[in-house]
Amino acid sequence: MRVLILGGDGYLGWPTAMSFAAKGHEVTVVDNYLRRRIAIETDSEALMATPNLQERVRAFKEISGRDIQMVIGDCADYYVLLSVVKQVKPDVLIHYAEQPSAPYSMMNFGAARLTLQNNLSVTFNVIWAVMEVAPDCHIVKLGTMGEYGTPNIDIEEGWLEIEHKGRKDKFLFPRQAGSLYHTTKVLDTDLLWFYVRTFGLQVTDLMQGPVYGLHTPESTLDDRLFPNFHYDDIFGTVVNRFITQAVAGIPLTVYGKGGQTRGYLNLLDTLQCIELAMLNPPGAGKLRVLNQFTEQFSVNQLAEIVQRVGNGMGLNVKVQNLVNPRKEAEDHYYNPTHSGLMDLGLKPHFLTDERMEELLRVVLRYRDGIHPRKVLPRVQWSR
Ligand code: USQ
Repeated sequence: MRVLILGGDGYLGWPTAMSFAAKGHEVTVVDNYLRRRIAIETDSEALMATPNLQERVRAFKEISGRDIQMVIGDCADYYVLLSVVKQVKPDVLIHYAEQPSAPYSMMNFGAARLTLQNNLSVTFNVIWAVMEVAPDCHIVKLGTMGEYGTPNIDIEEGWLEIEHKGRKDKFLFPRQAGSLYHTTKVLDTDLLWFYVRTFGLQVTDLMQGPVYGLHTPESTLDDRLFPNFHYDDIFGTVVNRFITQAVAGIPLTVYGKGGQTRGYLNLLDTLQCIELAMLNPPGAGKLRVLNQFTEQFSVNQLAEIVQRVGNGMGLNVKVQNLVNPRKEAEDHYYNPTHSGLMDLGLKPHFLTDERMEELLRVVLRYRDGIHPRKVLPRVQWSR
């Protein structure tokens, strides 16, 4: 297939590009290095130095013999995106090109505005570029489980049938996000749904939970092909942060009571999910929503796993409960459905002790590059 990946330099974008190129798809990636720029500005660079996209593409070619086409450009600029879509004529467009950090979106006015403008502009431009020059293209959009928040009822897969005063209808599941970043994803979904029902676009919106991990069949070929592994408070997701903290001898940073429960998945499963969505398009005029995670944990449970496995390796892992910098429920009901991707054939890689040990061992090789100053939360939700 002809696959266009927006945000192809990111934690998910780059492994996706390599995985699809390795499988023989024609892959083009676009990125404007926004995440790299924010990481430099906020002192939040990834643990392993990652070569720029040009060098990554060259290294991947040298090692695998496969090509990835690359464009350095800003998808928030409509004419940049339009010309790429016109040239590539993608069968599938995978949209990762968003500012992905909840803490960054809550930092100050400038960061909030950048998040809102970038994320909504790119989604809007994607919709219009596809409508204008590639109307049959399937848009696979990365949403987030955080769109739903933590309601006191079961979370369905995107839609909810409601009976009201004796009549029934189906609506998008109610959403109440916990950060501005997550709220931009809610707004993205609304925009997509409007254009799907009005102009017949074909869209899969993937509600993904926090991802962890480093290993993919391609990233393990050479250290230059690693994804951007963040352990800072801005871009680092909780499992990757805890692993790094365990290795560096920093007590694991549980926010608040630690009862916050989310659906998690291994990076390998993100790749599977994207591929399953891509190979099974929903059909024109459909917005398909899939909840993308494989198992759920509370923050305390994650800390226990990292501590148990880390101690088994002689790391002496401690846990600290910090005053929660976020505004979120710390003890709540959480029961989201996630059968859609399983029905399409997802084979989960669960967070076993062996996988945790493997991750700890890789990060141990980079222990000297861990900077404790990047670990404690620097952004507060309330002011
Ligand atoms: N947490 C801690 N300690 C830490 C870091 C996080 O207790 O050191 C807690 C947070 O308070 C939260 C949970 O762990 O309750 C998950 O936090 P996270 O930073 O791993 O994930 P989050 O900020 O929600 O965002 C990440 C990705 C985002 C994606 C989202 C999926 O950065 O792009 O959309 O996961 S979800 O969480 O399901 O909304």
